Amino acid sequence: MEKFRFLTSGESHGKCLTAIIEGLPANLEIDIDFINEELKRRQCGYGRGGRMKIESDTVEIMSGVRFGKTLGSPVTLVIKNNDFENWQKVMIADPKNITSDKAFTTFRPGHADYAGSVKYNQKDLRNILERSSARKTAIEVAVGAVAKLFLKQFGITGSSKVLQIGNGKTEEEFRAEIDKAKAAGDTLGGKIEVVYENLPVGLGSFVHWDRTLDGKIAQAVMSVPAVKSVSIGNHHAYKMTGSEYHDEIFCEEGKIIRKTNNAGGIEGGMSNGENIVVTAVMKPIPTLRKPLCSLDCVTLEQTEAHFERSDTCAVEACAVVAEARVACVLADEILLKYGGDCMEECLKHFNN
Ligand code: EPS
Repeated sequence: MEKFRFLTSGESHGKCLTAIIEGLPANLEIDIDFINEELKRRQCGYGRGGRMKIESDTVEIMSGVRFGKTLGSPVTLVIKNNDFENWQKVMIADPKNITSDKAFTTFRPGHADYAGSVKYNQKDLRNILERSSARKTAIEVAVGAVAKLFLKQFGITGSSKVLQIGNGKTEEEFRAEIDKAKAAGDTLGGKIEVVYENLPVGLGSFVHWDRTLDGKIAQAVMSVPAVKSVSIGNHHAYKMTGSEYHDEIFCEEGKIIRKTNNAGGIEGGMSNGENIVVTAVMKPIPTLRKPLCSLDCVTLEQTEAHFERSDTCAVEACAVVAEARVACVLADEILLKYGGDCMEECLKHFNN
């Protein structure tokens, strides 16, 4: 059973995004400026679309925090969607006041539209687009920021970066690749890396498949919208021999050390004290200005996919979201191993 749990709600063009976090100990300092800086990081990045000019994501804390510290009760976070002003007629909840019921009915290959419309029995694909949109990652980053504040108390810090966009491997090449795709009405994916440092040994376990730390991290990162693969450590393992791949163990001045980290900080489903290194591949965004062949979900006629304002590339945002997701997994593991009702108790367990 998880200790750090959260649920989110909210549609892309609805009023707001909300999260309720359960399991945080009392007396954790909550730095709202830090949460907002993390939200800003998610909004930045070359290749983002018009929506990011409308939004300036900031969090409001609705419960669970008093005078800057958690109370041990559920923490509720809210991010307002500025764009709701422009979508009120389309997104209204009350059926008595509908004034705009124009449906969009052509599937975007690669998005949730097709499978979602079958699963939820919808003919207006807006009913699928709204929640499947990556907009919801804003509130997930806010939750991740709270997890990062918790981890910081134990000296654990995280970061992320973009490794590749299209064929580009430098910042300059990223921009050139994005410009080229944008000019062609196309989109681009890429590869990102998340690193967490200063971990204790023994988070996660080998005793059951659903307790492995790498398994939990893989699920958390794989479910970031558009992510298609996740690896831990050296992703060239398939072509290495055992003697090349495995990280030899030494002892220097009474400290266990490794000279390599091909395992990415996880052996046998547990943290081994080295940096946790996660890489992930994001596919290109499926909403294309130059639409692909598709079908109309009502008439089943061959047509062009729906286009609606989108990003050319959101790989930088993907890195920040993945970093937030890993923070949530690690915060949960710390609570499972060293948990308590207040921070003082958790830190006492940890220092023991
Ligand atoms: C996003 C908000 C969305 C998209 C994007 C991510 O806003 P809008 O649809 O109003 O432009 O920009 O979502 C997608 C690309 C997608 O395919 O879901 C955000 O806040 O990150």
